[in-house]
Amino acid sequence: MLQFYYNPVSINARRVWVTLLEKQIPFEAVLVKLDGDQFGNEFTAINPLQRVPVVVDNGLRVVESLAILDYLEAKYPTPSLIPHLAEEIATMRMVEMVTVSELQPALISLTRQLVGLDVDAGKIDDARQRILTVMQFYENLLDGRTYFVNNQLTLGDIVAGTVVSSLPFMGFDLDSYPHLQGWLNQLEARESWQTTALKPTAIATAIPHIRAILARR
Ligand SMILES: N[C@@H](CCC(=O)N[C@@H](CS)C(=O)NCC(=O)O)C(=O)O
Repeated sequence: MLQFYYNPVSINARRVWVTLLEKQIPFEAVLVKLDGDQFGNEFTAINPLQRVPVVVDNGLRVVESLAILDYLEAKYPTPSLIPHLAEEIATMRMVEMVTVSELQPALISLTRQLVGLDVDAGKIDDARQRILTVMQFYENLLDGRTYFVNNQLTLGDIVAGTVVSSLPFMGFDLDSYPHLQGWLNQLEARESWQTTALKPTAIATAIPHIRAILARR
């Protein structure tokens, strides 16, 4: 059976987890405690980069969440989470890449501040502005659609949604972004979303570990 190495506080792991559930792929979830288990010999043998998520399937090991998503889609194509038209593929990939290249790095700066690490004030302002720009970008793309590509859930929604879910906790109000809020509501109504939602108590427990991880970067 496919093995999924994860931690519930990891956004990168959550996008894989949601995809496994949406595709109804049977899997064994292996919890990697991020208070040091990631550096142990056992996990380092599985991922020398010492990060979750990892998927091991039929002897194949895949690291990097976006690579895992592409693997799952190719190996388990039904239901499909990648559209077929060129324009739609472009939209989906654009949403994925804007999320991981623009939104996630900006959120990491804010998280550093949240967990009590030193961050340059200018960097915080830049990060806030960058996040607002990305929110508006998504808002314009959605423009009343249920999902980024028409009414079909794609990997773009999963990648962006698992990050956008954290914005309200970081002090970003979605009220001025009605399309984005409506889209997030649709995602949060899905069973896969509810199963993988992080409990507030888990966040509190994880804060020292998140601080230690970010302090090393
Ligand atoms: N680019 C990687 C990032 C993976 C990553 O940063 N994982 C974090 C959790 S979200 C981790 O395992 N950190 C452990 C550490 O840095 O010690 C992906 O998308 O899979």
